[in-house]
Amino acid sequence: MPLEFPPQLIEILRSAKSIAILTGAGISAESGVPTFREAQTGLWAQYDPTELATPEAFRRNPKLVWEWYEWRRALVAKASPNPGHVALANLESQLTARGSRFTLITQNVDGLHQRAGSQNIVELHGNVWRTKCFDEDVVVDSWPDTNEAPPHCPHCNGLLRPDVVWFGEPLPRPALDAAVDAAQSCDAFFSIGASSLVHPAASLPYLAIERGALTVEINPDETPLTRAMTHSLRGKAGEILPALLKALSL
Ligand code: BV8
Repeated sequence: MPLEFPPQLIEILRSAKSIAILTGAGISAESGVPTFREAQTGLWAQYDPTELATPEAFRRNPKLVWEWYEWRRALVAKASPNPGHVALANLESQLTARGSRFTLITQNVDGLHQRAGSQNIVELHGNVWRTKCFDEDVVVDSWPDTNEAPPHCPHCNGLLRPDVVWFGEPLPRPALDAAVDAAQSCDAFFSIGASSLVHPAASLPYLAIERGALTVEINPDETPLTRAMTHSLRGKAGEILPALLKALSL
């Protein structure tokens, strides 16, 4: 049975001049990438991600944290963008073709939005495919393959780390500014696959609400954001987004 959407949602999306989308780990769930809330598998089941994704954990045990990210990179390398990622890329190209502004703000670090073809992406929490020096805080593109875990920086011999934002670390200012600007100037804001627990990303939808934008949540579960949104579509991103794109038939 085709999914039904509120007529107001379709009307506003059809005429929106500016759309902002915030995605969380849930949009990669149907690609087989475990979300932060799901228990981790195998060796990593004993660890809480919020305990590993911190500078303190890296200082305490750099090898463990580096290997956790190697495991996650291997997982993501085997994953493919799912219909939810692809629908967002298609929505962006259709809306921008008619002159609308489209900003995809993601909390995810897996790079699946890029692989699906999305263009205007704001990476709030970095990208697990980029590596930087822990001491110099600059991205490093290559280093001697010495099988060390973590490898050492070719410039200063410090330790290399993934270019992601850990808990307790500030978000990249340009990314946060771009996300705030998009949320404060959009006609429609979507929060897709986000538990709305991690800040400051979780505060972005409220900027859109204050602006009077139409706000939509897409999530199989309720979140702390649900009751504040104009519409809350209960279901999987990989099913709802393709159906929404079809209903819009721009
Ligand atoms: C900051 C990159 C300040 C790394 C991530 C004490 C000390 C310091 C800070 C804090 C503190 N207490 C609180 C804070 C703030 C803290 C925070 O918010 N903590 C939480 C736990 C309370 N935030 C920070 O630390 C941030 N920095 O505040 O800095 C500062 C300022 C100046 C100077 C110094 C410091 C940094 C936060 C970024 C952390 N990095 N990722 C990595 O990935 O390894 S966060 C990481 O977890 C993800 O990126 C993501 O953002 C988050 C997980 O959230 P979700 O994406 O929502 O995923 P989750 O699994 O939670 O939920 C999935 C959802 O999808 C669910 O709702 C589920 O129902 C749904 N779903 C499932 N399947 C589907 C689906 N939806 C749709 N379709 C489906 N098929």
